[in-house]
Amino acid sequence: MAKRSLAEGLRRLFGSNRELDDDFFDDLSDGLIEGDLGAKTAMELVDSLRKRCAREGVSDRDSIVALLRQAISPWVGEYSFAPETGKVSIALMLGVNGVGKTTTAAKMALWYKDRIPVVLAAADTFRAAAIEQLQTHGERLSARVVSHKHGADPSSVVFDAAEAVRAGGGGLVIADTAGRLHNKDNLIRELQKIDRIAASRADEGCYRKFLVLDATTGQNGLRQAEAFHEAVGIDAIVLTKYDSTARGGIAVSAGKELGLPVAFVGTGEGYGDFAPFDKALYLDEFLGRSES
Ligand SMILES: Nc1nc2c(ncn2[C@@H]2O[C@H](COP(=O)(O)OP(=O)(O)O)[C@@H](O)[C@H]2O)c(=O)[nH]1
Ligand SMILES: [Mg+2]
Repeated sequence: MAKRSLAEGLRRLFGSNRELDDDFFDDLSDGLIEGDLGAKTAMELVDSLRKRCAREGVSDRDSIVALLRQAISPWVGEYSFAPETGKVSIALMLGVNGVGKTTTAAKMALWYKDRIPVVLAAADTFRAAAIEQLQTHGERLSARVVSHKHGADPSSVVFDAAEAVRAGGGGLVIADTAGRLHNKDNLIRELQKIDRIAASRADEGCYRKFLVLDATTGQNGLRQAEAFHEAVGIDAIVLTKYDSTARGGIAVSAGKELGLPVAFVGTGEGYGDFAPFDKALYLDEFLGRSES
């Protein structure tokens, strides 16, 4: 399937020297919705853009894209996490099944392990395969993995991983978790227990909760973010599968609706397909670069 990005849509929209009439703004609104901005946000944006264009006599593509960028920009945040040497830090990876939590935990381990000792915690004890998956990543990356038996209490895995890091003089625990939402109440209770343990075992100010969101799931991601944010409080998002979609407006929606910034972006299945979120680059790709 061909990628249809908002940037391309905007380019097409301005390609035919169109008048800035109602049709134009309707098409612009459709483009923003297709880019995963959500219908309400898209309509609000287009509404204020329409007024500004009329008021300021703006009609060229670059100026309109610049106004859009100006409007969206405050909602998009970068987030960086630099664990301190000699301290016990914990990064908890949260999210529903299949979004890429385990893969992201491994990618993060590779990202951080040259900076600080890393221990992976196999706290998705719900599926035996998840423990094995993390162990395999650990072997390939030469990263230590703390795991318990299938079905064990995930918070005790996090506890033990934190103790292992402390015994080694500090470092970062990256904890994978289970994401089965079909048993939502149990999952949330379980996550809240992991959260309590992690908060008590990490050094002061050294605990972060990352929500992993699949960029291809669109506005569904916003509902996931709401659920996890309400249950345990999220610090930042990791946007995965960004290679498989040209949309990615979820980074804007989650920022606008929940104030959540983005820490990293996953762009493939390889360990190296991972980078800190770059807001300027993201906005360039999302809206298209100025052409003048
Ligand atoms: N294309 C692509 N695939 C990814 C990315 N991140 C994860 N995946 C794939 O998504 C699938 C589910 O990942 P997994 O880590 O097992 O998800 P989990 O259930 O949340 O732990 C796997 O096939 C991964 O290889 C990414 O950034 N891009
Ligand atoms: Mg997993």
